[in-house]
Amino acid sequence: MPRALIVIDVQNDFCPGGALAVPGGDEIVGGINRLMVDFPSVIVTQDWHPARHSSFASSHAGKTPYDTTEMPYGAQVLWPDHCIQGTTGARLHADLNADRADLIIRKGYNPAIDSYSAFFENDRSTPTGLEGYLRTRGINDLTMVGLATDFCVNFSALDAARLGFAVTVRTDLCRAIDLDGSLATALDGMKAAGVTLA
Ligand code: VGL
Ligand code: ZN
Repeated sequence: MPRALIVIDVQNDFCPGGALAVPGGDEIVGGINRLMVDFPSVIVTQDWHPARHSSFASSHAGKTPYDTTEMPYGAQVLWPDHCIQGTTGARLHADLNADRADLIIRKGYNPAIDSYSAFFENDRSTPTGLEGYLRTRGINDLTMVGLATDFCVNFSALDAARLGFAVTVRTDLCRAIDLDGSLATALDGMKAAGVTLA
C-alpha cells in the first residue's frame, strides 16, 4: 500500500531554546531521519505564521500565553509569538534531513485562523491542499511523527483518520506540550478515532 511519512513542525521554535519549546523536542530528530529511509514519500510540515497572528497572546489586549479565547471557529489557546515567517525560529531543525522531503507544506499563514492540522485550518473545513496531494499520488497509508503530540500531530492524525487514511502515530518520535492533561486527552482521542499508536 503506498505510504508516506509525515514529519510535523520539527522547527527551531518548538525545540529547546525556541519561543514555544516542547520539552525534548530536539531528541526525536535523529530517529526521524533514520525512519525516513523506510518510506518512499516523506512530507514535512512547517508552522508558518505572519507577525501579529491571531493565535498569539500578544495580539489580544489583556491576554497572556496559554490563556484561551473564543474565535469565530471555537476555543483557541493563545501562544507565545512563534514560527514567524522567515525567522530563524520558523526554520526546520538544522539536523532534520529535509532533503528527503518531496513536499514541504506550510500552514497557519491565514492571519485570522490558526492551523494545527496539516489538512485543515482550525475551522476544520478550510483545506491546506495536503489531502489532494496524497490522493492524486495514490497514497493512503500515513505514519506521523513530530511536534507537538497533543496539538499539531493530534489534529493532523484525527483529520487524516476522518478522511479515511490509515494512520499510525509513532509516539516515540513525537514530543508533547501537555497543557492541563492535553497529552492524555489527545492519546485517548486518537485511539478512539482508530489511529494506531506505536
Ligand atoms: C503547534 C501550538 C501552536 C504545534 C503549533 O506544532 O503543535 N502548537 N502552533
Ligand atoms: Zn503555531
